[in-house]
Amino acid sequence: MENLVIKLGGSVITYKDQPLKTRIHDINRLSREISEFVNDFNIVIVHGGGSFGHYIAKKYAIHMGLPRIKLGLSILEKEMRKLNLIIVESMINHGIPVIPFSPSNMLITKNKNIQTFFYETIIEAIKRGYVPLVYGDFVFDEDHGCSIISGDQLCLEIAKIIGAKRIIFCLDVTGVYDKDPKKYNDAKFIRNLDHRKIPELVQNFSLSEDVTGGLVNKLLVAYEAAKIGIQCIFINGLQHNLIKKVVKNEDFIGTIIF
Ligand code: ATP
Ligand code: IP8
Repeated sequence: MENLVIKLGGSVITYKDQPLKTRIHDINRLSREISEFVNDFNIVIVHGGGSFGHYIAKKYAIHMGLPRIKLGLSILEKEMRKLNLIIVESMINHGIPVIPFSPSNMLITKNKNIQTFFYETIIEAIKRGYVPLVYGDFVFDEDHGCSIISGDQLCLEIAKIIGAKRIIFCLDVTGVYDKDPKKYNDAKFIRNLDHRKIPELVQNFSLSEDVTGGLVNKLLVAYEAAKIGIQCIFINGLQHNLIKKVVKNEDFIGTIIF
């Protein structure tokens, strides 16, 4: 069975412009769509922070190192777990045997690079037919006290660990454009993207307000992934039934990074 990593972006599971607000209908729809192919693959699902994680991380400057107030880390973890629980409940309601994993309990970084990752339980869960559900989170960092690990970075780490050859990133836009399609009407869609073009492409992108760097970080993750033969596919997770087409290798519109 093929091993797959799927990232449910914060832009698909939350309203990023409204603090702490989930897109519950989309979460339920995605759970239903994933339940239709979950038994055909070994899947790890990773979700982003959206208007839960990024909002709280910014409020307490958690991405800058030790949080402004100590409780900031606790509050971030509480809100991420709330978001995670909503997804867990939705997936269980759709028959997906999901097991949540909290990165802050499993990972230590040094200057934002992963130093230790206790991932064995994720492997055990997959072996027994469960679907690990991981999320972007705070982590303790040896140099900065704490930092934020993005769901995107976790996707790559987990893909390496489980030997996945494809990572599917679900966003709220069709895929990668030459500039932000929400800001520029003339943005051009890029269907196939050679990873060697990514460093130059991202130089023209404006910095995201997200604490983990938004699309630029995602593309840099895709760049690293492509270098070791892992294909990243960016699709619009708000479009009904698209994810099913991608996993089943049917025709779809999205960006493939090779
Ligand atoms: P999260 O980090 O909360 O999980 P996400 O994974 O859903 O979020 P974002 O980081 O929000 O993804 O990235 C998607 C957003 O990137 C889109 O809403 C889009 O407006 C923005 N964006 C900026 N530049 C581009 C570009 N060149 N092509 C495509 N989208 C872009
Ligand atoms: O949304 C960051 O993960 P991402 C999660 O995948 C937090 O970038 C806690 C902000």
